[in-house]
Order: sequence, then structure tokens, then C-alpha cells
Amino acid sequence: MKRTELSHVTHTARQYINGRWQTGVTTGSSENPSDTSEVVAEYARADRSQTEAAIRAAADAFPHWRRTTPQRRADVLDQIGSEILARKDQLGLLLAREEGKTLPEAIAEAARAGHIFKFFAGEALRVGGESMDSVRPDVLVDVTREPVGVVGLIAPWNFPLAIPAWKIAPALAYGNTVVFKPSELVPACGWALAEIIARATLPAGTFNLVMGSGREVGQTIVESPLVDALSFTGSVATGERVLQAASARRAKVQLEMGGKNPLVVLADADLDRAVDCAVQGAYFSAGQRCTASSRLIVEASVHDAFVVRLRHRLAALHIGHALERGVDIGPVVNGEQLAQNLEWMTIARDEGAEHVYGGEALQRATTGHFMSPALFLAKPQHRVAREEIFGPIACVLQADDYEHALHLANDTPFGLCAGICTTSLKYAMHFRRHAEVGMTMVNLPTAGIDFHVPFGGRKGSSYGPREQGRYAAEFYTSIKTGYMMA
Ligand code: TXE
Repeated sequence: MKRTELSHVTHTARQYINGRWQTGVTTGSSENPSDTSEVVAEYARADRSQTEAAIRAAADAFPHWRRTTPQRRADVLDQIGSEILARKDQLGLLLAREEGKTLPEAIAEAARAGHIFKFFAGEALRVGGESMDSVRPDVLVDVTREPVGVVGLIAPWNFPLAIPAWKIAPALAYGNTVVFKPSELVPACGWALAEIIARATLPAGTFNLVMGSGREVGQTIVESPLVDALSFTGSVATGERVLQAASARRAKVQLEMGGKNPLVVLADADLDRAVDCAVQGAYFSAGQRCTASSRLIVEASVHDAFVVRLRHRLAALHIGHALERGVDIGPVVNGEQLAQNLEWMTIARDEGAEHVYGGEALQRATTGHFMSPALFLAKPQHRVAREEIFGPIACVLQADDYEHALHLANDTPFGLCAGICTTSLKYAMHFRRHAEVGMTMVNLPTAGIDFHVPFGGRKGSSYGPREQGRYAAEFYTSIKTGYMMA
């Protein structure tokens, strides 16, 4: 893509409350992690009372929106999806500037957000139920789905278009009204999405955007008695806090948190394919994906060959400005994340993990948060092999055989995604059944998922019903059982 004035513009991002664009109580800014001299957006920051106004607007709009026809909801979502797809290059550019994903990855994410809205446009027309005979004579029973009410959607920064899309689209499709809070690091992406949604002429209050801190805006949403359901994606620590507060007031809650995803490489694997999966899964998007393959569990007989090939591939990767052609990995999201990643390099070395490659802060033509991809040989007890890092740092664990590899794969408090590279149908099938996760991959990277099927994990990774696909209805609707004497 040619660099245009859009590559440098500073956006003014306002919030959208009760059908009106509003300034905030204060103003914040987001910067380009590829070039910190560039302000991507100046955005309106809400306080508690502005957030409460957005929640009240959503509560007031609910009785009307829940009664709209499925056709109306489908049309609205389809219109939003079409506009996102038509503007995917522009939205991708904004995403790449604000979050630091490479431009092709960012455009692909924008397109995915569009497809998600299109998918849920169809789902709005397919809200079904069940009807059956009662165990009592002449009584009919049916089971129907109804919207939950006001949903609070709290999103992280790492997929600033796709994650909001996979929360907002089903919420609206099933007749709920929305209060959406994007991460402070990516307000312009949230605002750009809200602008498109606002153009779909929803009734005032049906969709609201509030921006600002987690502690003030996020907490207000989580604690409000008017918010019936909460969908959160982010860190484990914040997720725990959301869960405590939500369950104390018995709100419906869905959490997507961290991962420490294993990619098992067996001796019979196509080694080039396995290395591709590792590079893609562990390092692309600077490792800032909850599905990142941060533990590479390799069978002993191919361990050394795998490490040599992976090291070779890492050395050939281009790290740089997210808008530069040919760059494989952009910067990490901010200075804090970079400092945290570098701290992990020290932790790993200090605990005795063997450093194989990378992990240095890099200088480029622009001042950005660049870091070379890092690889360690670790032991299962090392923190670098147990805790989520959320950066371009992965470790290799050696396994004696398949059973040992499976044991290592499951030896984690997390359970989001697990992958295996093998040419054995027997091991592939066994792994699919016995990996303690919500998603499995065979000969594919652990990261990189479809938009029309469920997303989520087990153990410490997730809580509540799955996101995405038609299973999203479990969270965004409430079941009602009706009895009727014929
Ligand atoms: O996450 P937070 P942050 C991990 C990753 C990263 C770390 C911190 O390791 O380094 O988390 O990132 C809102 N009540 N992941 O600070 O704090 C917040 O404003 C209600 C992994 O971004 O969890 C933001 O909108 N809301 C993860 C959202 O919660 C609150 C993706 C997420 O912020 C709140 C992102 C509160 N008290 C980060 N405090 C993954 N695994 O995908 C904050 N928020």
C-alpha cells in the first residue's frame, strides 16, 4: 500500500452515548508503536458518570431493540459488515498504526471483523428453539431463546477490531443492547468501528462506546446493576476481578484470558511444516496472541534438528515498522510491554533456561518498540515455560516420546489451544481427544482461527460459554421454557 496522508493523520475519537457523539471528561492519546513520535488518536475519556449515562441509555433502549424483527437486526449487521469489508484497507492501516501488527495482518483482521458481522446477520434470522410434548397429557412444552439485556463488552488491545466485532455482532444479533469499552491502547480502532455501527441507524442507546481506564470505566460497567451480562477478554488478573464482581451480583459472565499453548512436534513430523507452524504460531503478531504457541514440545530424536532449523528461520525474519513492505513482525504494543518482555529474558536466563536466539531491543529508522524474536531451551518447571509472556518469546521443551509430550502439553494451568505436528493418524487422533484445551490443531499453528466456529478454552484460560459461531447464542441469550395446555 502506498503511504498516504492517512498514514500519519491524528484522529479525534469521541465516544458514542445514546446516539450522540460526545467529548470526554478528559482527553487521552494513543501512539504508534512503530514510531512513537506519531500520535494516532486523541480520544475522549469517560468518567464514572458518563459511563453510567451510557449504561442507562442501553437499558432504556433494550425494550425497543429486543422487539425489533430478526430481519431488521440482520439488515443492520449486514450493512455494518459490508462497510467494514469495503473499508478493510483503511481500517487495517489504522490498526497497524495503533497496535503495531504488520499491514497485511491488520487488513486481514479488519476483513475478519467484517465477516463476523455478516455471519451474525445470518444468525439473527436463525434464532431457533425446541418444541416437544410434555410428560403430561395435552400439555405442550417449548424452549425459546430471549436476549439477556444490557451487555458490557470489555476488550483488550491485541485484536482491536476482531475481538470487539465478535462480541458486538452477536450481542446485537440476539437483541441485546451494548456498552462497549475498548482498551486504552487502541481507542481509535474502537471509535472507527463505532462510527460504522452508528451509520447503520440503530435506535439511540442500542450501541454505546465509552473509552477510558479499566479502573474507572471498566469497573463501572462491571459493577452496574443495570448490566445483565459481561464479556471480557484480557489478562488473567483483571479477568479474576471481573468474575468476582460479576458473580457477587449474579451477572452472567464470560471471560477469555491467557494461554500457554503447546505445539507438539513428533519425530515423524514434516519438520519444515513444524518449523513454519512454530514461527507463525509463536512469533507473528509479536507473540501477542492468547493462542500463541509459546511452548514448543519436541520429541528427542528431532529436537536438535528442529532447534537448528527454527533458529535459522528466526534469524531470517524482518522486524520493523508495521507499514513497511516485507516486514514479518512489527513492534510490540508499547514500552511497558517491551520492558516486560526484556525482563522475561533476564528471568529465563537466571532460572537456567538455555538462550538460543534473540530477545534484544532493536533500533530502527523510527523510534519504536522493536524486539528480535527469542528462543530458549527450557525445563518444564521454568517460569518461562509456565507463565504467559505475551511477547515474541518461546521455549522448546524436550519430550522422550508421544506420551511424555502429551503429559507436558497438559501440564499447565491454561487450556486454550494445543497443536501437534505429526504424520501419524493414530497420534493426531489421540492428541485431539486428550489435549485438555478448548481448541486443537493438527499440522497447523495454534494461532489462526476461523470466525464461524466456537473460540475458547478450558482450565484457567476461559470461563463461561464459548464466543463466536452459533455457540455465541449460549452467552447472548437466555433460555425460557414455556408450558401450555392445549
Ligand atoms: O490487560 P487488562 P492489559 C495480558 C498480557 C498483557 C497484560 C496486560 O500479558 O501484557 O495482559 O494487558 C480493562 N475492571 N493480556 O493491561 O488489564 C482494560 O481497560 C474492568 C492477555 O491490556 O486485562 C482493557 O479494556 N475492566 C490477553 C481490558 O480490561 C478493566 C489480551 C483488558 O485489560 C479493569 C490482553 C477493571 N478493574 C492482555 N482493569 C489475552 N490473553 O488475549 C482493566 N480493564
